[in-house]
Amino acid sequence: MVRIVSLLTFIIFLTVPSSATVILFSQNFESGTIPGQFYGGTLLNTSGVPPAAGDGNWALYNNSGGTPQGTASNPIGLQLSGLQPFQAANLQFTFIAVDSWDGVDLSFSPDLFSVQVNPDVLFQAAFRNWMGTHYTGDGTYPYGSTTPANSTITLLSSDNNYLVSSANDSFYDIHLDGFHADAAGNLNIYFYAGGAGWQGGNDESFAIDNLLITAPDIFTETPEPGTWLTLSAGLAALLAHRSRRS
Ligand SMILES: [Ca+2]
Ligand SMILES: [Ca+2]
Ligand SMILES: [Ca+2]
Repeated sequence: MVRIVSLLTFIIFLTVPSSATVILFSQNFESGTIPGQFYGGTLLNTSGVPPAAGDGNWALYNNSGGTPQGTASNPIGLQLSGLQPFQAANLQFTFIAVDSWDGVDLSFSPDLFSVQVNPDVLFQAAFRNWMGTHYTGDGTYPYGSTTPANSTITLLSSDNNYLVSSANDSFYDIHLDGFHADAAGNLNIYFYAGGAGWQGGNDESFAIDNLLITAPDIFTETPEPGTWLTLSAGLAALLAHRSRRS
């Protein structure tokens, strides 16, 4: 009987739907206030942005820095604590490149956006609004055909002006996977812009929105072939054991 219960439990475990994703943190700033886990940003009114970009009325904004220091010393910070030691995590968020970012191929470039998790810079990519939208991974020379490791960049809107100065702004959905909290369960994430061409202020700035930090979900992550082999072998052994007993 114990074996049967074990087998049923195992089968139920295999059929649990993908809603098992655990949300560690989410924020869209629509309360019109900045939660205490953040520092280094101000609210930016995004009510004039078309709904398709998904920003609602507010995003978190950083217009600090200037040539050439960038905003690395004055980032937007997000500090989470109380997680499991080395808790694995994924991050999804809206990135808004505000005004005349110069990419890697114009005067006053490069302009780079970076995401640092604890001590490591895990994401760094060039964005351009001036004289046409280009971004890392869009496939055009010299922006390349690939995005930074463990990340995806999806363009949501470009070649229109909605925010701050009259230069165009562009909107992206960025996913960054495969990082983790430190041994004490702290997850410190820093968002900043920089590069030798960074001008800051009303010339170029950035905002973030719709942050979603989740624990990796084994039901939606693509398992290694070895994982399925192990699961299949375990199930086969269990079935064989049960058929011998009956
Ligand atoms: Ca928002
Ligand atoms: Ca603008
Ligand atoms: Ca620049």
